[in-house]
This record gives sequence, C-alpha cells and structure tokens, in this order.
Amino acid sequence: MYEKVPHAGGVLKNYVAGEFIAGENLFANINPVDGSVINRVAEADGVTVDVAVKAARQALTGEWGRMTQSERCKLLHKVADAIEARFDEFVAAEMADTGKSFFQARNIDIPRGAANFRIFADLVTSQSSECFQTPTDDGRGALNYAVNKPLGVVAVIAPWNLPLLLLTWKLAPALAAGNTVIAKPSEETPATATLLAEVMHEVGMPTGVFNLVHGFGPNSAGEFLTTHPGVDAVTFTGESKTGSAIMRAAADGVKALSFELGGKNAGIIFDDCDFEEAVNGSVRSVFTNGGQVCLCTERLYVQRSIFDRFVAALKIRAEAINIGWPLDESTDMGPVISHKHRDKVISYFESAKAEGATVVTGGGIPEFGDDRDKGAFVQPTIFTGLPEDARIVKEEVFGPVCHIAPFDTEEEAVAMANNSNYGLAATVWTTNLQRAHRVAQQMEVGVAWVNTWYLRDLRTPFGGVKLSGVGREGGVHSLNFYSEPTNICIKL
Ligand code: NAD
Ligand code: 6OD
Repeated sequence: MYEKVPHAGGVLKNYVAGEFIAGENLFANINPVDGSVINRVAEADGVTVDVAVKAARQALTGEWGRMTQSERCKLLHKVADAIEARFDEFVAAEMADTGKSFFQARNIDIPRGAANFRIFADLVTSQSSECFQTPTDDGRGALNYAVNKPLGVVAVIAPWNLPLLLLTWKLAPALAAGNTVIAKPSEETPATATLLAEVMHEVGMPTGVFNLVHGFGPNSAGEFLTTHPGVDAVTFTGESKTGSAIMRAAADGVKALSFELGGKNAGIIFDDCDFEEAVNGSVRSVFTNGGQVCLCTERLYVQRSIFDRFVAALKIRAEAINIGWPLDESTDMGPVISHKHRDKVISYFESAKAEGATVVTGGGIPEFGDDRDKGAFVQPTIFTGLPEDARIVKEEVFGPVCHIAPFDTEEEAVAMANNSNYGLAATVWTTNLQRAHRVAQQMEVGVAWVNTWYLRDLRTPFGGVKLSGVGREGGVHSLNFYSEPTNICIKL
C-alpha cells in the first residue's frame, strides 16, 4: 500500500487561486513508522497566503457567489463522490502521514471525510429562517425575517490526529454556507489535504473558493492567516495554548472564532455497570488512534468495590493490543505522530513514575528487533496510585495512556471528574437509568456519553467548555457559525 502513496518522493504543493504552486521553501514530510521521508512540502510564504486570501475574497462575489444554494450543494456532493473514487489513495496517504492503522483510516477517517460534505450539503438545504409579524402603532404592522449570508473568507486550521476528518468537518459546512476558504493542514499531515485540493480542482470548484496553504504556525502560514486583514473568520482545532495564541492574533481584526481544543477526559465506572461493556468501551476510549483523539479518556475513576478487578481486566486488554506496521490488517495501534511527540509522551511517563505512580502495564518504548525500532512507537500504558494533582492526571498527554483512581460515592466521582481545567468529553458506565442521567448532566463537558464512547450523530452539538473550546460544531451549530443572519424588516 505504501508504494501507492500519492506523490511519494515528490513535492506537495499549495493550491492557490486555482493553481498548484511551490516556492523555494520545502520541508520534509516524515513517516512516523520508520522515520523515512515520504515527500517534501512547499511552505507557503506571506505572499502566497496573501494571494490565497485575495482569490478567496474575489470568489465570494464571482461564479460561486452567483450560484444557487442547490448548485453549490451539488458540487459538494461531487467532492464526496470524488473522494470515494480515490479512496485507496486517500487511505494510503493518511496512513503514511500518521502511521494510523489500516482499520482506522479505512473505516473511520476517510469515510468521514466524504460524509462530512454530504451531511452539510443536505442540511443547509433544509434550514428554515425566523419570521416575526411585528405590530406597529399605525396598525399596518411589519414583517421581520432573517436571511443567512456567508461570513466571508474563512481560514480553516486543522491538527494532525484525524487530518482529513477534522479538516472537512470545518470545510464542508463553511462551503455549504456559501463561504470561501483557505485551509491549512498540520505540517505533520499535509497529504490528504493536498489530495483534497486535487479533488476540488477535478470537480470544477470555481477558482478561489478552496485554497490550500502548507506550513507551520508561528511566523508561517498559520500566523499569516490569523493576522491577515482579509480573513473574516478562523476555525481552528488543536491545542488549547495554540487557541490562545490565535485568539490574540485575531483580536485586531475582531475575527469570528470557532475553537475545538484539548481535553483531559474522564470516564466514570460505577459498580452497577455492565462490566464487560465498560472494559471494552474503556479500552477503545483510552487507546483508539494511539490515544490521539481529543475525546480519548486519560482519567478513569472506578468504584472501589470493582477497582482491582477492573484494573486487572484493563491490563489484560491493553497488553493484547497489537502494536505494529499500520499496513498489517491485524495491527490495532501504529506509532504516535512523530518522534518529537513520542518524546513528549515518554516525558509524561517519566514524570508519573517520579511522582510515585504504579506502572500497571507499559510505561515506555516497545522493542521489536526489526525496522519498527526506528518508528515512534509507545507502549499502551496504565498507571494507578497518583494523587489528583499529579502532572499526568492534570495535563493532556495525547498518547496511549490512562491513570485509574478509585472512588467511593457518586458525589466523589462527579467532583473528581470535574476537577479539570478542560471540559471536552466524559464517559459514564452504569446500568442505573436515573444515575446515568443525573451524572451525565453534571459533567462539565460538551459531550457526555453513557455506556458508549465516540458514538457520533453529526447533527448534534459538538465542542468543549473551559479550556476545551469556544462555540459548537455539528449540524446547524456549524452552519450557524459560518453564516451571518441578516434581519430584513418590511413595513406592511
Ligand atoms: P497544534 O495546536 O499544535 O496545531 C494545530 C494546527 O495549528 C496546526 O495546523 C498548526 O500548524 C497550527 N498552528 C500552530 N500554532 C499556530 C499559530 N500560532 N497560529 C496559527 N496556527 C498555528 O495541535 P496539534 O498538535 O496538531 O493537535 C493536537 C491537539 O489538538 C491536542 O491538544 C488535541 O486535544 C487537540 N484536538 C482537539 C480536538 C477537538 O475537537 N477538541 C480535535 C483534535 C485535536
Ligand atoms: O467526530 C467529530 O466530528 C470530531 N469533531 C471529532 C474530534 C476528534 C478529536 O480528535
């Protein structure tokens, strides 16, 4: 499959004003499985970003702006069809960039990349508008209604963990609402975004509607976008501290902001849970994608009467996780995104040990005795025994790890779960219906799952509280962000 990686050995270009362009500045795109260079990437400089913004602004009033909503949505369906037509290329590119398993890329990331375009194209056509009959002193009255206009030029800045899924999760509603965009994928994962630019070109997206710029954050494409006066809105997914930097950069232009940020998600396991389901669900919620999903559970709280049994069961399941070559169909978990990120994850493991953690399993780098030893692999890891203020219990690691602590009462579990600066997601495992509702509603998060994890209905509100984000995505929540409702008042 890696032989089929599109552009292997070549250069991934920017896509600006309908043309693929590369300048002098190239950076290496590394495969985390063995540290090899997949291809080189053209970093967009300030001039390239400026041309992209100007093209996007011009496109707002050009062919795209003149299209009917249904014409625009037909094009978005074509984008979804074209992603599916090149499905294997997208899967190969995503796996090479991230090292994620074939199972994950084929069953989750790439299908969602296509689905995101379909759902928002369909949803926008079924949106209704508010209308009020307003009384006036002369008795004639007035009719007040709202029309949704696009926000304008939107910068979409995406992370590396679910590259196509999270880029299109923003891009699709932005386009469905009639905006034009400049997308910046993570420097770690430029490949599927480049394929998407090719798809946009193939389906005949009008010039300037979709632009792609590659690069980094500070002093690079990310910062050039967030400070550009021609950008009306920035929609960003990534680390909370990057969110703060973008908020500062965007302040001068008073740009609209939508942020999905970090998490330190808790799972609460009550002794009245379905034990097998809770163990299965927790293995998924801790270790999926090597723990590199913002929704992954890094803190587990287990009722004391089942604590030892639960820890023992989770240890067996963690040790059964097949780590290895992403291309091998039996692989559950590939490497983490990069050697730099592996160093960060391992430094958290070392700090946990220094603070007195019990290592239930893992805690280091696996040894394979083959080429995988060159890769950024990390052992699935479980710690117990740390106080609630330990670094690894407070800070987001974004790796295959959790800390498990016991609790006695429901009140204690709720307090421990909520004792975090983050507030993205929580998971509750119980068969007591009243407790399920009661506890889920007390979670200080944007998404609370009961007896499941990462079960998505794309129409539901998605986002975080506290350091985990600003605003909500999903269904009409996304469309509302990307729209400017304008009030029309007609005196009758
Ligand atoms: P990151 O914040 O380092 O980078 C994300 C993107 O922002 C990249 O494209 C990067 O180049 C760009 N960027 C970095 N600094 C910038 C700056 N100053 N100005 C403009 N752009 C800048 O995040 P990451 O390491 O790619 O992703 C992992 C993080 O993302 C984790 O914290 C994770 O929890 C979070 N995340 C959150 C969600 C969610 O939905 N809440 C989803 C996925 C990832
Ligand atoms: O599934 C989604 O729509 C979504 N936004 C997932 C976010 C995952 C974070 O890593």
